[in-house]
Amino acid sequence: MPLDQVVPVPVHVEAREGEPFVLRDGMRVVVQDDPAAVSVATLVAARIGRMGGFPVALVTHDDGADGAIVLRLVTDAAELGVPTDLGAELRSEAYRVDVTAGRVVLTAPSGAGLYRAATTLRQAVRREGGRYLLDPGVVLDHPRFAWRGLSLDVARHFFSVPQVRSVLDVMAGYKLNVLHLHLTDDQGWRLQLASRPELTERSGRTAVGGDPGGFYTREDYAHLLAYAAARHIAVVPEIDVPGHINAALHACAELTPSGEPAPAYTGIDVGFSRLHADLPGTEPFLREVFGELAAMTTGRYVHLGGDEVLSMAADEYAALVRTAARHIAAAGKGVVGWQEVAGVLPDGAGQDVVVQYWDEREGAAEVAEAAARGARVLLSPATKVYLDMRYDADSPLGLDWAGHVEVRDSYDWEPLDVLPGVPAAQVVGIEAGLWTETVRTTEDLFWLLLPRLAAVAEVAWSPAARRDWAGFAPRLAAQHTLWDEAGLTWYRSPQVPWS
Ligand code: TNX
Repeated sequence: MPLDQVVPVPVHVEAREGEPFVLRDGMRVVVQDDPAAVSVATLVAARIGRMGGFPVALVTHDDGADGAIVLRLVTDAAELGVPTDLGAELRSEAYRVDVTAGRVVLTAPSGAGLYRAATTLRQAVRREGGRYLLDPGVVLDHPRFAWRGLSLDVARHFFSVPQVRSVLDVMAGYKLNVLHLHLTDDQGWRLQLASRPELTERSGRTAVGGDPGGFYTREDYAHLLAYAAARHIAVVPEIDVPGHINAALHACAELTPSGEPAPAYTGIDVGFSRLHADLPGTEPFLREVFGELAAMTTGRYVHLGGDEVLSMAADEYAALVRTAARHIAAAGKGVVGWQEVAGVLPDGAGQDVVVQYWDEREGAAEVAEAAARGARVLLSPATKVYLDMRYDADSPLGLDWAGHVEVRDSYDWEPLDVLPGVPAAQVVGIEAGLWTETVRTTEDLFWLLLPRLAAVAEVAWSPAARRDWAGFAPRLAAQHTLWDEAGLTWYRSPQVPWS
């Protein structure tokens, strides 16, 4: 599709006159001898080769001949022409694409920027008479928000490594850069830990409704981190405390007041399970699981949950959340928590804390106060970006406690209006959520994600001035060919003029 049809819409697109660049046998990908650039070049060459059915050479020497896709790293995004006052996180993902009949040049200050450029290129490829073409033009682009995420609940129902890889592929296609994995909940514990093997041994195989469950070994988890990193996506793992903890109470008897393991739970109620600050087993549990999780994780953040603890005194909640946060910080990581932690974090100068806002019915003032104490704020307003909500009353899957969320609801909102008390500079970004109480299969998963995830991605990436529903709907409509090619299910929303 033409460059101006790309989702998320770029900051600046200019179509040029002239012949298209043709993807053809004998073409080359030219790359400097830099590991970050080579990793992107490898993906580009492999993708084109698969699509066209011919081999694509990777070379480090540019002989200037036609038929090349050239990847260039520059030392500063200013060389691309992006605004000089753009923050460092945003600048690192900036890129430029120049397409002429002879060659395609991707320029960026980092591997992440080159990867985003390659993503734009991939959507812009158009098929005509058995050939693959790129129309001439220029794109200059950078993200609006640094954190563009999806939170995936693998605890209520388990999703395997190949299933998560498919989710990462779709995320990468829309320039999302954070996968938040909700690894534990009442119904199951999904990450094997060397310090506590009983967690997955006893609670890895349970799931909502008696469904099969499963868990990631340490090797599986490392593999997911690497697969995500190759797509410039960070993984933020969540172990949810001090509530949503029945799977641990089932596996570790020392965490319950009676000393007896809690029964396994396969329903979908929330708020009934909890840790106990006064039990001797609790502190070692928090130290070991958060210490090990932080040590296994390559990204900047670890998520400690903190949501929906319905039966605990405020001081006990504060003590447990602060203990978990201290063990994460001691391992050199920043802390993310659901909005309920805003009353207790950050509790000291310079703590790297992100508060995730989800429940618009409450908590706005506390989140604003946490921001005033230095927290960054991640926006996940349920009425917009909880992609486990039903599209409408006829949806066969999903919940509806936050109402119905049609595609336009996911798209037509301004992030900075969600929490007027929080300064724009402290809004780190947007994260969609997919809770999986009702989600059991790959088909279920993508039916809820698509098309809404593409809508949220544009809210997170594109400048407000470039966005409007009338312009977005036809661009979104054209995306389904990519989903069909990938064999993904999607929801045929009546709001979108599907071709
Ligand atoms: C609220 S969002 C929850 C989850 C549920 C979800 C269902 C949040 C922090 N907690 O435990 O799965 O609603 O939509």
